[in-house]
Amino acid sequence: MRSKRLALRLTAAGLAGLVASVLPFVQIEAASGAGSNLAPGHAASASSFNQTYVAGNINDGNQSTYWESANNAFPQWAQVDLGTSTAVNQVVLKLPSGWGSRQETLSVQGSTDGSTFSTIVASAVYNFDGSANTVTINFTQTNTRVVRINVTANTGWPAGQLSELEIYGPTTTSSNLALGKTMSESSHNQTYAASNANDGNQGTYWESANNALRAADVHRQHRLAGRAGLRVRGLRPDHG
Ligand SMILES: [Ca+2]
Ligand SMILES: [Ca+2]
Repeated sequence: MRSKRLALRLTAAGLAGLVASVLPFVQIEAASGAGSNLAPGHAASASSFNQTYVAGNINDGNQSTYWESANNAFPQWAQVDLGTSTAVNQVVLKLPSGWGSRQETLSVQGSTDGSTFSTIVASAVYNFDGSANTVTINFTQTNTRVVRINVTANTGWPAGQLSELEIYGPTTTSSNLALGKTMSESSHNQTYAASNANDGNQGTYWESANNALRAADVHRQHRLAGRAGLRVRGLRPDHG
């Protein structure tokens, strides 16, 4: 048992060292999940506004501030101009979280020149639930410079209302730059050559010559692995 654990630790430490040595050449994959909201900082405008409820309120990052169009005059729209054609695939619409529930009928439109618009998502009724008051609309990735929300009805107030128009694009995917490149190693055990570490197959692995790591190296490699956020099977967290 002890020897098995030792072998595991040595292998893990060796692997960590190898990974640490190739880290400078590998683009670390970003955590998955939504990217950042593209809307803030860009020009917002609207077909009209009521009182102080201007278009700039839709991309100020504050759910409590909102745009409201001139009352009793549909359709109305509000938009954000991203400045350049951008890949987008989601918008998140918000109303102030304290407001009662309502439904707005709206479509998502796009433009690459700011003057000619096409429909990205056809008109539909969306429910703001009176709690989070947040509506997420996903759609096929499209390139657009302007994202416009065109409102034709609102059950809560006779105007277009929107406190945030958040715009998201596809999460940038990164590729493993190590794949297929020439690997080298200090040594390997049996058939466990370094090339196993960049073959894209998790089932094949590199293992260095056994019992050839110095204690100081083990410690250093634990530290490197910890710093790189690596989780290596059999590698104990470094508390040193
Ligand atoms: Ca706002
Ligand atoms: Ca492999």
